[in-house]
Amino acid sequence: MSHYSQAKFNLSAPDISHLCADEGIEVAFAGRSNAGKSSALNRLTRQKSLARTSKTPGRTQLINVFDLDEQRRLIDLPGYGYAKVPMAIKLKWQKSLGEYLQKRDSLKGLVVLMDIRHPFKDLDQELIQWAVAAELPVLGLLTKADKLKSGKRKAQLLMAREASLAFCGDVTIHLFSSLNGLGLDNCERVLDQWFGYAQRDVPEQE
Ligand SMILES: Nc1nc2c(ncn2[C@@H]2O[C@H](COP(=O)(O)OP(=O)(O)O)[C@@H](O)[C@H]2O)c(=O)[nH]1
Ligand SMILES: [Mg+2]
Repeated sequence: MSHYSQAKFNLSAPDISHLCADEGIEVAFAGRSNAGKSSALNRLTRQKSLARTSKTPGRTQLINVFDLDEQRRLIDLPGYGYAKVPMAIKLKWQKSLGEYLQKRDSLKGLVVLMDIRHPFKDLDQELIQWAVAAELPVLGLLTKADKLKSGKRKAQLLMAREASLAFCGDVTIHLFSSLNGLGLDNCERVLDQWFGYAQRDVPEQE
């Protein structure tokens, strides 16, 4: 049984100021619209529709909070980089996201989901920079890894790991596929550390 399958929807907040009390441990998930964030959360929690997935990018504008237990929760941040969002809203969101990463004591790590075919877009980089500045560890997941053949997949992983060094922070990069579960074990291992779950005795895999 996975700790993550315990996840239960708690609340949707219009912005960071409406989140629950800043206690316990939380881990936030962020990514460009359509990067595969909802699919990854569903895979992680073994729930088909915990976080809604859709083919229409930019639909999730609320912050969704999923409780694992009374002290631990997953935070599903709104997708960014969606062209049709007005500039004023974009700027407001960037400002509050920056504040959230800086000030939220219970936040112990940030998962940044990036399509393996085009990782580290401008907003991804900006977000990772904020997280590193706030001394938060970052897990970069290269999503939809099933879309590439093995050779190209490995090359993208190496390239992304190389690129991640430039942030000079605690940035870990793993492959991920919600479709076939590739990388789920590595992802859970990182989350387990952040959440303070007992460490599992399994060697790390590519
Ligand atoms: N092949 C493949 N498609 C995926 C994967 N994850 C997500 N998708 C597809 O990518 C689209 C966007 O996924 P979604 O989870 O809604 O992205 P979000 O906007 O970041 O929440 C959907 O059509 C998903 O079915 C994956 O691991 N493999
Ligand atoms: Mg989504």
